[in-house]
Amino acid sequence: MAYETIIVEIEDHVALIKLNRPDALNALNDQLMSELCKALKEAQANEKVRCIILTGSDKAFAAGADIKMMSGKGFVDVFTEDLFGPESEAIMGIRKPIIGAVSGYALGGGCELAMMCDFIIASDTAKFGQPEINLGVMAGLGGSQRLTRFIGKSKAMDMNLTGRFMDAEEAERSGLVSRVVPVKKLLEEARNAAEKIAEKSMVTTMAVKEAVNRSYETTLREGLLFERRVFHSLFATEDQSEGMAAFVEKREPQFRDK
Ligand code: CO8
Repeated sequence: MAYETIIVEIEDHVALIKLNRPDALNALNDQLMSELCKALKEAQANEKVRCIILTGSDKAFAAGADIKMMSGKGFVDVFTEDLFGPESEAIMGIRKPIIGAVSGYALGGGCELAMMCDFIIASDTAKFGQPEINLGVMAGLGGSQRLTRFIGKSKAMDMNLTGRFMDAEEAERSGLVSRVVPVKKLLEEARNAAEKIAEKSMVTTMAVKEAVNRSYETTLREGLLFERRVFHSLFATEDQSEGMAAFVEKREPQFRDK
């Protein structure tokens, strides 16, 4: 399908989705969010795709929700249309792993979109921020919730209240991103990680994603029980037999997603 605000490239088992509104630093408008959701659902349905990379440009992953689109709206508009609500739910419904490859600005909704990915690989030029307070509003897609769980209350408050930006080094130190690489290596690093994931059993990969995400939704005791039961259930798969047999026989496993 032809898109106008994103570019989708599928190579081997990896779908690369690139946000592409360069004139607006990839600001998230209705069209971009709708196209992004369609592309993610297509990647989910495409049996060839085993991992997704979401990225932007060198200058901006995304500089936030589109302020020009929002500036004329009132409460009744954003409330009744549930601005970006269905899209964020749809992104959370994607069961294949999504790696956020972030370079440049990841601000407001851009930072929040990056946090919807399963993990973030950042370039050394990445800048994260929740500057909505400067516009007389606040985070609306996870900046006061996910960010607080990811980096703790003090830093989340600091970022949301002052609107200051966090560089890549601080973001890694704080646990917001998993790795930082030179900007020229960003996509290569993300692709290597995606290809590593693509080698695994898709059944196991989806179970891991579900279990880690569950840790944000429940108590430790419930989460541990959920994890243990999912672990047990993987013993119903052929890939568990194959993975363990391959280890014992000192060979590479041949997973079949069964
Ligand atoms: N929305 C719309 N257009 C934008 C945005 C944006 N968020 N960010 C940048 N642009 C546009 C600029 O208007 C400019 O366009 P033009 O050339 O037509 O004037 C173009 O992109 C380039 O931007 P700049 O000239 O400003 O570039 P600089 O390099 O000077 O500055 C910055 C880069 C620092 C990133 C600056 O553009 C900036 O501060 N942008 C806004 C950042 C921001 O405030 N983001 C938060 C937006 S609000 C939000 O994200 C809410 C999310 C929650 C939604 C919840 C729904 C439930």
